[in-house]
Amino acid sequence: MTAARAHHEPPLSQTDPEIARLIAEEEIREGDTLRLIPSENYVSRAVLEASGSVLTNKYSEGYARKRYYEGQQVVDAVEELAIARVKQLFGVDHVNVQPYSGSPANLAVYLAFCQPHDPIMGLGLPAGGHLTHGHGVSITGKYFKSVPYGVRESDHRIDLDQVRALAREHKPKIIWCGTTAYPRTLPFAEFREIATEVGATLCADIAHIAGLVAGGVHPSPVGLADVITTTTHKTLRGPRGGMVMCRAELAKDIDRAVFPGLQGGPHNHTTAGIAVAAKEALAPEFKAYARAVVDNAKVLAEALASRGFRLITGGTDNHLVLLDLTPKNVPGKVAAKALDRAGIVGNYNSIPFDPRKPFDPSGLRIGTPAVTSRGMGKDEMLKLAAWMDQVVAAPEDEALLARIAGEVKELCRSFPAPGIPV
Ligand code: DSN
Repeated sequence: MTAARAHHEPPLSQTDPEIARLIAEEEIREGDTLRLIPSENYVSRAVLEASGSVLTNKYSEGYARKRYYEGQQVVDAVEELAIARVKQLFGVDHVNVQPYSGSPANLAVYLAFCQPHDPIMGLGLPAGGHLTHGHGVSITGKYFKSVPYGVRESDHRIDLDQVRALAREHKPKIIWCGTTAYPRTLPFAEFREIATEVGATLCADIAHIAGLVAGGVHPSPVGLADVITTTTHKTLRGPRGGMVMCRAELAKDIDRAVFPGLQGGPHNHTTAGIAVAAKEALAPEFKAYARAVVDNAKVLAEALASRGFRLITGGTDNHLVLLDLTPKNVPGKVAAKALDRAGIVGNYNSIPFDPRKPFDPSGLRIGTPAVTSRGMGKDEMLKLAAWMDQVVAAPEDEALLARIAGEVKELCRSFPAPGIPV
């Protein structure tokens, strides 16, 4: 009935050809290029369908069976399914699936456990942290007393001695353990020890690695961190959203902080997408996917190193590779833009102790979640390293970039991306 009625309505291509054309162009761009931005992925057709559903029409302030609007018969069931699946996936007592994305999820943690001007600690943005872990231009750096820690100059690994010393001195309310540009395993147990010693709430932000944690190829913070936040896209391959997980005794504080503390009605279409993604991540194939993401990143990192690229920390344990392009005499931005023209899409990024400015830094950040979702493996990673090497050696050679873009497109056509019509 609903579908039949919908078919009597003109499609998007008729009602808004401009937007329809732009979406079609984006499908082609995503399909015909190698997505290496480590925080991006391809969701399945099933996730796309759920997140593009009529659930977008419904307001549902509150939580299942305790809402402020009527008509929640379906939405309650959707949210309860999402919660049950995520709890099973990560083995947590409680999860709130309502945060609109990663930043609101993190803000909810501040609201639950901090007062304005309280000291908080997180990895500094230039060292690979996130804006919401206390960076100066973020509300989290303005409303709280942010004490950033860093990585060691010698090996660019998180400087746990510095974390401990700063924590003892400043007694932070929250210590964040989470990153956006860090290629190594996060030391949750060591952070737990420090947080316990100074009486801080330990919050693991696993946005980048949630899929690796769920897939068993990165240690889990469950049982160590008091609170765990994540986005639901990235390696987890769900729709754009956020979640906060915690032990049962913190559940009320977190739920109150998300709603009514910070947000209004949850995005129910996204909740449905999260439920579908969690079901996909519970399937045995997802473990193989997570393993392949890490294996591909290692192959890519080694192939690039053998071609003279300098790797921050010397390699990778996860889905991400951070390159210092200084030895190649090419700024990160020039390289990222040339690679983009060659169909290889990464992002320029600061490296630890970067002498250059954030908008024109020395580094390039790449990752393997999306190419692995297309089923690419070792051979394709080796090809990719060779193409990257050629582009970085001649970023202004437009003929070369066009030729590589053609070769990339041909490779991509042999590895159809999930969710994208062929
Ligand atoms: N924008 C995300 C990333 O690219 O890592 C972090 O929020």
